[in-house]
Amino acid sequence: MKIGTRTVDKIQITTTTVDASTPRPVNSHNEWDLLEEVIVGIVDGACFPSWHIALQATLPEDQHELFRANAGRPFPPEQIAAAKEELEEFVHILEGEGVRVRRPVRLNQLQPYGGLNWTSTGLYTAMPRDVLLVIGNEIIECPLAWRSRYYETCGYKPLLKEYFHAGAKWSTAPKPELKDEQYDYAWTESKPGEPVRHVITEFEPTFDAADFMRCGRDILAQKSNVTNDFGIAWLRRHLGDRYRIHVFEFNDPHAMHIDATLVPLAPGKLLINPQRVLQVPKIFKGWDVFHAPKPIIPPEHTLYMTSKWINMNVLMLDEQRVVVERQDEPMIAALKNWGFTPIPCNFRNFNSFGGSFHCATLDIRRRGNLNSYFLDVDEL
Ligand code: ABU
Repeated sequence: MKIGTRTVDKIQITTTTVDASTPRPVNSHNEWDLLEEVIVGIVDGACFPSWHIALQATLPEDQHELFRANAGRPFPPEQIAAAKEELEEFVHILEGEGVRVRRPVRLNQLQPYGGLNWTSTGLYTAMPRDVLLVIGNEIIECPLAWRSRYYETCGYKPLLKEYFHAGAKWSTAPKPELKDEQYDYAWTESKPGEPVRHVITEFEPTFDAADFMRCGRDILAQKSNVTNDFGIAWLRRHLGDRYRIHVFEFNDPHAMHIDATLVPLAPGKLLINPQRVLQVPKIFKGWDVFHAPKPIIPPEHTLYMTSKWINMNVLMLDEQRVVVERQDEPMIAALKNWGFTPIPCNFRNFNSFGGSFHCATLDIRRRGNLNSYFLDVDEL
């Protein structure tokens, strides 16, 4: 292994080079190295999950009644079909750009299951980014806080086994019990100026992978309505001294996933949600900070499980190419203006299910090594 430094724009990068002959079927250290292999989720069989307080804290308020009334039933088939068509377009684009695409298997989301004192039905296998965390050559199955997602990683087991046999490290965080003690059933939304309240407690560790953004040795994180301090502490200890997890708080009373709030696009280039990031974290000193343009998704377009800021949820194919929603002209123009090469893809019907290109994917292999992209981190 060789260690060196290079400077890109104003950012000094401490680099490591690993022997290229080492087999690395899973290898991804950040959000922007050249993407070689990716998992893209599926919407087939997506269902309204069993209702639970954990959903109330994160879903748009105008969806609560619909979710309560339809719990355990499939989403409308025409919406699934429209989202599926867009996923196929996305896969086609990725393959055309030279990326190998893998897919999970369909699960029966209507099959009831349970823990020691609860029962639930499932949701979907549309968002691999939420459930699996890739750090270097390791894939971690996350301890999700939603009961309706308890078995979601099962859709990826054939791929996990394959990657393991090919040499990857495969870990599972402690399987949570998700007993009532894990939730604050008296949860109400925090008002402006009040400390943010989250619906989960510190009873046991839970986290979603999408509450973490990887920038080499530094991992950016938020506490949320699915990720608690206990979960972050578990991950920190699991990853050890090679990584530093930085936890930030944003202006988001419904926080669930960092990837429509703070999106590192390339070394020295950060996309932020101007409503949620009121102060750019000090670690980004010297980085170009881009404010995401206001989303233009019309009010009549159904968004079951996300805010309109899902327009920020882009996927980098390398430090230049970025997949972006085709109708989002302000975002396309902004990305061009900032020096990127946008690749438009229809995805608004997929957005209805709660995510966009970053959520719908899990980068399995990006060509690159474990580097450091920030200076003086220990002094922050
Ligand atoms: N992973 C989707 C996040 C959506 C939102 O924060 O609005």
